[in-house]
Amino acid sequence: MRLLHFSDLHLGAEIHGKRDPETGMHTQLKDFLRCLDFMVETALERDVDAVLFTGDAYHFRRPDPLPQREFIKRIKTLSDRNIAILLLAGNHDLPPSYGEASALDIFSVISIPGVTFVRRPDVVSLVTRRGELQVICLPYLPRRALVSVEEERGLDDEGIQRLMGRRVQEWLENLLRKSVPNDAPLILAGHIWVQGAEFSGSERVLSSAFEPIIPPSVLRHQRFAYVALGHIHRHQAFDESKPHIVYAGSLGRLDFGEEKQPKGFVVVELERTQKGNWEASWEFVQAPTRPFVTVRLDVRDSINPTQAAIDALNQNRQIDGAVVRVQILVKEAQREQVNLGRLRELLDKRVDHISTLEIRSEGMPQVDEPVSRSLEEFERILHQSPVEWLANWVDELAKEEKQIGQRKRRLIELAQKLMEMKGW
Ligand SMILES: [Mn+2]
Repeated sequence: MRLLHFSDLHLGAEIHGKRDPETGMHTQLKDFLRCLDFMVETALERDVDAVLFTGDAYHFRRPDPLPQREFIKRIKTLSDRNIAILLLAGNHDLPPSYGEASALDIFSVISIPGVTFVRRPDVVSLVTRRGELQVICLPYLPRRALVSVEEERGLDDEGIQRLMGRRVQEWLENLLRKSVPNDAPLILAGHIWVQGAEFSGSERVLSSAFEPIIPPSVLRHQRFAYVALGHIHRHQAFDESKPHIVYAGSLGRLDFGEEKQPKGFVVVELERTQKGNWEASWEFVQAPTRPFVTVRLDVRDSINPTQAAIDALNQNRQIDGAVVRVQILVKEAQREQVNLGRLRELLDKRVDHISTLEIRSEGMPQVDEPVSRSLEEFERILHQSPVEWLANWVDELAKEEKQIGQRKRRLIELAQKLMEMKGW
């Protein structure tokens, strides 16, 4: 049996690029759809039996009709070709506020043959051309879904984290009991934070105050042939022992934090051993997402800084079709001599999008790694929610005044309630 596992699509993210005023199509959406098309083509070419999507279809909880139409269209293509599809809810797929509909609920209303949408922990059975596939599903589980306000009373953050972890383990054990062992392969699909996983920097939230962090050993049950994960955007695997635990990573590149990371999806081969159990081997397939390239040019020693920058850019083949940020380092006296208009013109012909084009001069912070980290930090903060800003701010204040730190949890709860009331 062959599976394709992809994750964290984030359609509707408009971080780098521009919107076509006529179609409403943003260049980042276009990029992600190209990757999605490539995924569908690969699924067909490799004749996969099931496609597993491990969460975060849309970037926003109230997505525009355009990304919704485009997503559903491609799911329909897979369905028309007789491929079973599992859609798991991620944190971005939760309803905007408690009790409301989520964007993916549409799949429970208009039933597309072969599509199963899972929003709560459950065991599902996918019917594929090569027989049944059992999947234990752990969609995103926020703190409030695991631990009640009453249960938290008297616990510190560590205690709450432990309780959340225990609850996830209980869910898993219950679901394992519920899934009757038969000849079909059993896998786990989750939108969950595994301890030790490395971030890519484009994930929203990811604070241990909001969700459980699960040691890989908890997920590594001998009955699972494969563990398909989403949530963390960096592709990575915990494959030192079986079953292999794999984060597909985000399908497309969202941000500069992912400049050097490969992006794509996983093709999984499930085979039956002589002993009768199922084993998986997997392969990462790269998607044709736009490259992100940071260019730092030091033209302090040149008499004509604009020409020096043009020459350097002309020699740089990496920027073609890429999202770029360009930093030009000059002497203070050269500042006025750099013709940014000419550089922009040159870049416009070659790159997909200019994210930043800036001049830095001596005396300002050196253009080196710490600066790029702070840029990423800035980008990360831009994509956080107001509740996370509040949490960070309280952390800052708490450095000076301990009492504020003690009231953090209460403050966050009130802020979350307020956000829900306002329908954010
Ligand atoms: Mn995500």
